[in-house]
Formats: sequence, C-alpha cells, structure tokens
Amino acid sequence: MADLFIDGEWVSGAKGLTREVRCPADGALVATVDEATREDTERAIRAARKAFDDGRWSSVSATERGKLLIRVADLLERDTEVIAHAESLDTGKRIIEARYDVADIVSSFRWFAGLANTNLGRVVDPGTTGTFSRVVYEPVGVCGLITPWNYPLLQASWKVAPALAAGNTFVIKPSEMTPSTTILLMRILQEAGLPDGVANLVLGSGAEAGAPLAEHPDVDMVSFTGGVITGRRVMAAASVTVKKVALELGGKNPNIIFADADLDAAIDNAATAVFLHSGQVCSAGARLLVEESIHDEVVDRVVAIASKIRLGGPFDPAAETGSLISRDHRSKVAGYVERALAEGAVLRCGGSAPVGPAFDDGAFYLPTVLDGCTTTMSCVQDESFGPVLTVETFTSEAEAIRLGNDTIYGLAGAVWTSDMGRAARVANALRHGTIWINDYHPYRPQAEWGGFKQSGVGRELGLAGFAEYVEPKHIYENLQPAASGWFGESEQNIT
Ligand code: TXE
Repeated sequence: MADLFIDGEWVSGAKGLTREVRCPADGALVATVDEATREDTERAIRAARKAFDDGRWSSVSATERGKLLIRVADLLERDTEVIAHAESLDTGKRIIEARYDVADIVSSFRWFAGLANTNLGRVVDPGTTGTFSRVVYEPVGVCGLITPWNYPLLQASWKVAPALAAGNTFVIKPSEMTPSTTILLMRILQEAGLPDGVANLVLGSGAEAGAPLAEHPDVDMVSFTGGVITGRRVMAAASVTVKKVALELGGKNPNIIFADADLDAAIDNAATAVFLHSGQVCSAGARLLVEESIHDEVVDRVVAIASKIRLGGPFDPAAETGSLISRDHRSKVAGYVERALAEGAVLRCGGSAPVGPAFDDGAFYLPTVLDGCTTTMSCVQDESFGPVLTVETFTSEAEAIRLGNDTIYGLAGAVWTSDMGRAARVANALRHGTIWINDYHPYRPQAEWGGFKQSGVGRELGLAGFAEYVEPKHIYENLQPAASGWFGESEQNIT
C-alpha cells in the first residue's frame, strides 16, 4: 500500500525507497512504509501550491471549513482505538496514554473548528470621513509542517487543525520513527471530504524529505516541533526565502517546591512531572528546585516513588511507563547521566537500563534521580529528554526565581507553595511560556503553548496558535477619489 499522500492520491516515492518502523519496546516490525526523497517533497509542495492558488480551500466559507474540522474530530473519536494502538506501537508508550492523546487530538480539532468562524478582522475607519479602512486576515498560503516522535499525532493536530481552519494548504512530514498515525489522519481528512491537494503527506528523513519544507520558495511558512539544534537549522534555511517560522523546541523546565507547599501533592507531582512518558515530554519538569529545609524529605520521597515505577511494553497492564523511542536515544540519555556524574552529581536511583528478558529487546531506561546539582553543570542546562531528574536547592524566593530562569530555554515551569502572594510573584517572574501553580502538566487547547528564549518562536493552541496561520492585510478605500495635486504644474502647487 502506498503511504505518501500527494494531490489526493496515495503514492510511493519516486525512487521506490522504503523504511521499517519498529516498536521501541521490543524491536518488533510495525510497518514498512514508503520513503520520500527531495523530489517527492517538491512534488507535494507543487500540489499544495496549486491547491492554494486556485482557491479550492481558501474560498470555502469559514462555516464549511469549521464543519469539516468537526467531522474530522468525530472520525478521530470513532477511530480512537485504532489510532491509539498505532501510536503505542510506533512510540512504545502505554495504550492508556495513547488514548488520552487521542482525546486531546479531538479537542484540538474542535477548538480550531470553532476558531475557523472567528474572523480576526476589524474595521479601522467606518467611512464617515470619506475613507473606509479595514483589516482582513487571510491564510498564509502553503504551510510546511514538521513534527517529532514523542506525541506524533497530537503535535500534528496542533498544526494541521489551525492551518486548515484558516484556509491554508499544507505538506506535513512526521518523524521517520513514528509515521503511522499521521497516515491515519490523512485517510480521515480524505474521508471527511477535504479537497485533493489541500493536505499532503511525505514520509522520510529530515535531511531529505523535511529540509525542502524550510527551503522551498513555494512554501510560505514552516512550523516545526523538535530539538533546538534542528530548529536552528530549519530557521536558517527558512531565512533564505524569509518564510514565516513557528518553532517549538523543548525546554529545561524548573519545578520549584517551597517548604510551605502541600508536600504530599508536590512530591507526587514532582515524579509525574519528569517521569511521565519516560521524560520524553518537552515540558517535563526535569529540574527540581527544592527549598533547602525540606530537601532531604522531598528527595527521599521522590526517590522512593522513582525506584518503584514499573516499566513495560505498551500493552502490559502492569506497566506505569514505557520505553524510550530508540536505543540511540537511550545511549544519548546514558551519556548525559555519565557526564553528570563526572561533574559531581550524586546518583540516588536509576542510572542504567533495566535488566531482564522483558527489557532485552527494547530501549528502556530506569527512572533516575541526580542530587547535588548546580546550574553550572551540563545536566542542569541540557535537555536529556529521558527519565532523569536533577535536584538543586535554594534558600530564598529570589534565589528560586534566579535559578528557575538560569536556562537558555523558557517553555514551562511550576511553583508549589501555600502562599498565594508568593505563587503570583514567582509565576510573574519566571520567563517561561506556561507556569503551573500547585500543579504540573495540564494544558488547555484554548490557552497558548510555546516558549520564551530558545524554546521557540510563536505559539501553538489558543488564539495565537491560530494567528500563526493567517496574514493580516489592511485594505484602505477612498470613497471620494480626487486628484491630490501633490505633483504637477497646476496653479495651487506653486507657492
Ligand atoms: O529531533 P529532530 P531528534 C529534542 C530532544 C531530543 C532532541 C533530538 O532533546 O533528544 O530534540 O531529537 C525532522 N530539516 N526533542 O533528533 O531532529 C525530523 O525528521 C527539516 C524535543 O529526534 O528535531 C523530525 O520529523 N526537518 C521535541 C523532526 O525534524 C528535519 C520533540 C524532529 O526531529 C531536519 C523531539 C532538517 N534538516 C525531540 N532534520 C519537543 N519540542 O517536544 C530533522 N528533521
């Protein structure tokens, strides 16, 4: 079965290449999919360009676009089990987490379906003084969408839904490791009745299938979620044609616990903040900042939770978290932990792969706690994107804020305290795109998601996540046109 979706047709790559997708929990073959090369992506861009330029989607009324997105949400909900199953096999995440992901994906489509009808335009000058001036918002054009492997379809939905709601066409390239659910989404878009050429899918490596989306002059904007190094590369490539760019590049997120916090809640959530999905979450609370007076109690209790977390495959009902995405990624995480220990961090638990037949063929890594860390250490500054918690201490509110901001990233952070004045002060002072007070992880599709500093450019979700996909245009109309007399030889010009 052909897996690239170009101009409304399922096709194979021009060079006939394929790639195996394997479940990271046990190495089992999930699928063999077609692999696009640069020329396939260029073909998909041409299809998206034509579909945008002839107006087959942008001229559809906002109401109809919204209705189609609702239909897509309903079909995604109908196919929850199939999608969750495919997501679990590609990523190794537990099926229960994949089901939660599908619910969030459905919510994302419903949110942007509602926004399709919300015209951001406004009248600037109603015409009473002889001119009528309005600002209208138009689709950006052809969008290049590049997505990663940790929440494959969720991250795709944060881009596809607003792109379609605003009337754009797109080419999407999911991570080469996790293509299955994006293929399913394309089938659903087709079933929902999206015109041919509006949605296009290419599969393959970043360098070959993805890079043209940042480089090609016929792509008007590129939206990328992934690592900061690739993000810089995408931004540099996009600068050649001065494309609009939206980037979500991860974080190194502080989770700050003051001594007056509800410690039962704070400690339990400190473990979830970092060990959910084995730490492969851009907003993972991987930096624990603890007030010095409660350091021992908090760390002992977090270590006790971490040491008991049960690892297992996606369909193991006893498992509490799953495998890392690949053995290469596990090697990266292991290297990060080794560097931390060499720099003086104290290993409190984990620090290796689990042993046993259930783990031998996977990419598992034990939940790890590194105590005695400081901001000068690479483990505090670099994203491990694995199940690794670093612990630092502070003695004052000002120090907690200073440490929480001592990072090149700025995606998310949390503060735990029973003093609501302090909670507000810390929340205001932290330079991160999302701040939780006495909680960790929840997000809302209605609220903007994205980062300060090197966590990215622009926002997803919320109103700003829709605004990324439109261009404002000012239309000025003179209701009583007359010669201005600025130039020329008429009498009134000669003083
Ligand atoms: O991501 P890449 P990788 C972080 C995390 C992880 C690191 C590297 O720290 O360890 O990034 O992960 C495509 N032009 N995050 O290497 O390379 C690629 O094919 C265009 C945080 O897996 O950023 C994939 O589709 N596209 C993150 C996508 O970019 C290119 C989630 C992301 O891959 C490309 C994942 C190129 N030149 C990793 N090169 C988050 N923000 O949540 C690669 N790609």
